[in-house]
Amino acid sequence: KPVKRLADYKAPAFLISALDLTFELHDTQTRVTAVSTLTKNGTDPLLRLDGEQLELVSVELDGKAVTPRFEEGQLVIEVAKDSATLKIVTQIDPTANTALEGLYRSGGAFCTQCEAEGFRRITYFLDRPDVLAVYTTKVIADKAQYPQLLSNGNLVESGELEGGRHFATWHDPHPKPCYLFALVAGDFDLLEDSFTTASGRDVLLQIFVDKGRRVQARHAMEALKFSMKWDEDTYGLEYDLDRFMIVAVDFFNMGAMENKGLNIFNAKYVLADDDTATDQDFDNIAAIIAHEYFHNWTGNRVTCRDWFQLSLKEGLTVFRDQQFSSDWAGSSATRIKEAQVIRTLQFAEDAGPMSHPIRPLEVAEMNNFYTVTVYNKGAEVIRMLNGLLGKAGFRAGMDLYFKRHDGQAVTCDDFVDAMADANDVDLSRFKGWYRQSGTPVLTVREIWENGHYGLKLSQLTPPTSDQAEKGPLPLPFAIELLGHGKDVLQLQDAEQTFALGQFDEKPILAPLCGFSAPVKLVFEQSDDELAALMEKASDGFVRVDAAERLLQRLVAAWLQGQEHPALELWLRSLHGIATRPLTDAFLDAELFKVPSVNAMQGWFEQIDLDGLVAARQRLRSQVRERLFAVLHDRYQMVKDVKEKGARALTNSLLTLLAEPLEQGVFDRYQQARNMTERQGALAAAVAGDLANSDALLADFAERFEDNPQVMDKWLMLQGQRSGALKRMGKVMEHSAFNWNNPNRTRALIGTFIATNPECHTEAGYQWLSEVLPKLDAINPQATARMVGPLLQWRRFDQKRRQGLEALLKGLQTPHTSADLGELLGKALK
Ligand code: HT7
Ligand code: ZN
Repeated sequence: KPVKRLADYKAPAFLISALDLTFELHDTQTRVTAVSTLTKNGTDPLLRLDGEQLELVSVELDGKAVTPRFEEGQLVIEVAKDSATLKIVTQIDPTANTALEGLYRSGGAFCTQCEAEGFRRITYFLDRPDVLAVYTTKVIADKAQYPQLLSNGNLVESGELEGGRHFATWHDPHPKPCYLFALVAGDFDLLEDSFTTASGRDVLLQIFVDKGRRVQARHAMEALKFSMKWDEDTYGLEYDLDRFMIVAVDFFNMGAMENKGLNIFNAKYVLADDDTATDQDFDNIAAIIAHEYFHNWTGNRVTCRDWFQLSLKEGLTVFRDQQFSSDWAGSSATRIKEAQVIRTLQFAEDAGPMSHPIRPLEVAEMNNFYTVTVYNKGAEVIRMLNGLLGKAGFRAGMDLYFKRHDGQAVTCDDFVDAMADANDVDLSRFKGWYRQSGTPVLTVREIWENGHYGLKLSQLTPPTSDQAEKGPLPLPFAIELLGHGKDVLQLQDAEQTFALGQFDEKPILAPLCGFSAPVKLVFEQSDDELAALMEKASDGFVRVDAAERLLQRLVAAWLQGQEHPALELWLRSLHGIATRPLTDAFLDAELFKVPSVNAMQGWFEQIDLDGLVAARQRLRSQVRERLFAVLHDRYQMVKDVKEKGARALTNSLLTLLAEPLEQGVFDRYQQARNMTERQGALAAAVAGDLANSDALLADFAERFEDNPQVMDKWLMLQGQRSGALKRMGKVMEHSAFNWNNPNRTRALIGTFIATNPECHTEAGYQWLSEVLPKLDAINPQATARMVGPLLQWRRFDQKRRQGLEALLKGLQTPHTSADLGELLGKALK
């Protein structure tokens, strides 16, 4: 696919004010009639329409048949007049569509996924987000097989047709880009409720789910109502249609999609009850329901001018869903987990061949840019703005943004300008966060002279694969001086000194409170101070980070064959935490986790995988041997408490103590009162590679064989467990696995690649060289999303480097998809 550049943006040559669509749905031969009302947007008479995998049936311009020509994959039509009506008929095969882009079948239903560029697989169109049209959609299908026919907006007509068929016509009055178009036809169970907006509009809320699973949509419905109210209370944003629909489907490439008035969700982010979903699943569902609902304003009412601006809607909406989550069920672990995503996944992305700014400059396959950088780093950038402007200032900026741009397709600069103008501040330097990729390294030096304490902060962003030159960025450095209070230092330049006052003793600095900026910290704090922070800092992130910094020193020494005093300090702090009265179970649950090998990889530029795996085992066994008694006491204290934090802490402790508590793990699994307990015990058995893990996994599969979402948990554990590779053949033959369903392949193969050190063996690479081409032929987008960890091949030891290079080169064939091809090209450059 040719690379597109942000710098080459041109306004469209035509605008389409209205689009009338008719879908005659048939499993393998669906006919789509698209009637566009066109006007010229300049002088160019050539209309160039995007289209992929379409069979063209006919084209008529103002009622006259035309024979179009094809140029570079686009359909080119000469339009002489300033405005015209264009009718295009295409035919598509939804059943053969395993890529799950455009119109496809999920189980027994039809559904669509048009973001980013899927609409061009439905009809020839100006498939770009700055072409906004009013849609009217008529859906025709067999009534017995597809009793529910849905599309965006309001239902205007429905009725019977001959041959057992029926139709429904939907009209969406809000102009929208085609990526927000949706259609669903199926036979679902329906959960209904209603919501009255602040200005008195009664909104019908509908959640469509697979037959027999209606009660499992109740949590999603509660989350939806809470989200609607939250957006009114927090941002003054009301819903704008009479109906809000959510459909849960099992075949879906991502989490969910914010199509106007008709959100389509991956079923795993809708369906939940205590027996089948963990506390974490419940929280994820609420966050994603909120996220998609919030897109109605940040993304739909105000949309992106072009796909380079994706973070305009995604970074902002992730920030909004994070705010929501901390209000809905927030705990001290919420922010810690957000920071972990940045520090493990985003920092790795920025350190590898896919490094890009939150507003990328060049893109070949847009699907590859739905990244942790655009989404999660994008949210961190908005969070910094929120902190800089304060709650009221940020709200004023949001109000101005909607006032100026409602109904428009705009840029990230437009957003920042609204923030700047509403607050009368200059944010031109802040815009650097949109332009620059890479992770700033923030070096902290303490100044302690004659009772005066201060800090010298300096920042440097190392070059990345996409960008050699970097500059300093404005960043907030939130601190606590233990026992003396908190402050936020605004670092503007490459280096700055801050005087923090006079003290009797040198204070202990808690740096980067709340992970105030997405940076790497270099700070030679003493081991004793780190241990003190781990036990006493008031900020949860700082406490977990202090533990990690101690462990980083320890593991670095172990990798060199040396010992380090950090071990004793870490164990002593854990002992202190385990014996003190319990005040925050969520936080302790994080402190009692040994960092994953993936997290440890982020501590070092070169990855000594065997060394890290051994170090992690050694840490686990040190904790077991030295702290068993106190941890077991704490385990006994919390294991029967019916409360979310207690369950999180129990699971962490059980994972740490799995080996000596083998029978306890088994009993906990058998006696589990809910999925959080059952999965926690099963995961502990797998993490400890206990002899009973086979029996427990077999029991789990038997209990939940009818629930695909739960069986994904089983597939994930199969992907993670030691000895996974030799069992792969058998697991793939299990009825729970399905090559065509990305939830299944991601759970098993994606987890194996992302977490299992067995992936990085000769046999692992050999297996992937067979599996990945097969997956790529079925679903390029899902495959491309799995290979991220392999792209880091240059960071591994020589043997693995050779193995990975050969694997990646072998995947580059004439059949490789554009999605995977772009990643391989960058990784091997
Ligand atoms: N905006 C949605 C993105 C999305 C997507 C993108 C590419 C391919 C498939 C997709 N499914 C959903 C999801 C969101 O961020 O809300
Ligand atoms: Zn989103």
